[in-house]
Amino acid sequence: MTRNISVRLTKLFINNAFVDAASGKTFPTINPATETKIADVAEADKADVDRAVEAAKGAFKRGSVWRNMDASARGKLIYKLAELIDSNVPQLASLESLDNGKPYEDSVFDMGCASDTFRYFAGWCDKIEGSTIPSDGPYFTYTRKEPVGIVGQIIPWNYPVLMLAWKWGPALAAGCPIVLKPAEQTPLTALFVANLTKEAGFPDGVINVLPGYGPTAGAAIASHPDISKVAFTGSTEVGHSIMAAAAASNLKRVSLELGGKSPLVICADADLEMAVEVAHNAIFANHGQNCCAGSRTYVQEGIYDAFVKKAAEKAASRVVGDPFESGVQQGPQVDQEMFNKVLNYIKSGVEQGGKLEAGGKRKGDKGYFIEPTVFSNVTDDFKIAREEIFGPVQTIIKFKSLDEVIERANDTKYGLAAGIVTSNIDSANTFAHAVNAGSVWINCYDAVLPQAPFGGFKESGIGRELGGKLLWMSTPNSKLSPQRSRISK
Ligand code: TXE
Repeated sequence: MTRNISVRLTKLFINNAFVDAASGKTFPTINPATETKIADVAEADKADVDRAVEAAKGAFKRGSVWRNMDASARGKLIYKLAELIDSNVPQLASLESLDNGKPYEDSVFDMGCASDTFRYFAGWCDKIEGSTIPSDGPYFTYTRKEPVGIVGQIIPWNYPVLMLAWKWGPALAAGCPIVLKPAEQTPLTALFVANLTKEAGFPDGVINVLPGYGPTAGAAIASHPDISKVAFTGSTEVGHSIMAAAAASNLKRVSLELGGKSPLVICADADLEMAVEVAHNAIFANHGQNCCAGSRTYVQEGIYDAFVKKAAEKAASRVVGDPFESGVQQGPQVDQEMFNKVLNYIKSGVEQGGKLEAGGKRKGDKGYFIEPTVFSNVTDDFKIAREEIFGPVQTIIKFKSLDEVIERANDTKYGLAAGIVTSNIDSANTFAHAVNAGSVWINCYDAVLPQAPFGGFKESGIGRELGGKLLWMSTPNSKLSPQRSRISK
């Protein structure tokens, strides 16, 4: 762990080299714990997207090293990248905590998840098979899976390296060259990993990383005529504009992983201690900056008051502070904008009549720290119960019956995830099948695993990320224990 890690890589990464932006412009990246500048980073714009796409085209042309590489050799390169991430964890995790503000131990955990994701996809490279089809007539018919072409990828700041791994793993396994724009709040670790791809031996032009802003560099990726697919993780609002740009340009394929307002249902038959723990981590992990955060905590009436009391105590005991201090569970929100946004949501919760059971204020007077906040007496019409807050704010809502809570859980434009805590297997299964959500967790939450598909219903997104391509096989996923289950839809 190095709080004062030196930042060496601040330029764009194009064609295996670090270069200045065509405009020569830079932008500052800020440490959210201190509100001070960490470094100036090269700022990509349309001209740089064009340069990166040219490099990617070179990597993808017929007969290139990348196109001629054995699938298994591609797998070895991806595996090597995973190993390099593992051997650079102290540097990567330090940079991540500096730029994003998450506790160092959380950054270390993210790096492990990222290298596991790369290893999972490394194994896929030589298992992407076509089929033979017994078609009519004197024809031998078969299908071949081809890489879709150059892929553009735009990622957010909440899990900078992990989101990169989710995007790069499958694209590289399929053989696609990449043009990635990290979020403007957190560009540093993507550049560090880019350098590792060079060390691993990826050919020129396969991986290109362009720090910059959304409406400029991001929009240029979404509308580029030579990019064949765009993969985006971020707000639902920008998701709409990515899809519009894809439609208006070249009908590039689109996958979107967007916002959520995920319900977590606590039944009266649940073990109370366990339910409080699951619900606490579901909302407070990563400072609430999590697309699948359990941000609507529905608690059955018989245990509502007892649950609220324990949840408030747990939130009040959460350790907030310097991300580099051992034992800290929550650092600052990522930037001034998100900090203001979350505090405004807290204000609206109070104005609409919610009862503040814990937190509710800024913590300290420097850095974007917010107290872990718990509201009770919230009803479904509250803004804090309808909109994605993306901060450390638990809203605890009362319900009577399972049927009723299923209707209320589904009354949202989102559908990314859901959870239920219960000792009744029938309740668990009924809820898991009826709730409109891409992932449903039973007696656990946020069990995001490289092997299982992840993605949303409704305006939470289009397409699935991570694994699960073999779900069609005849063996149903019946080994899951009813105690703690993860169901993907
Ligand atoms: O997201 P944006 P922001 C949600 C969360 C949060 C809200 C806003 O509710 O409060 O979004 O966060 C790039 N064309 N999520 O403003 O703007 C941008 O540069 C192309 C949920 O950070 O969507 C960044 O790289 N790209 C979420 C990325 O999009 C554009 C994670 C995300 O930024 C663009 C983050 C444009 N016009 C926020 N405008 C999740 N699903 O996990 C911006 N970008």
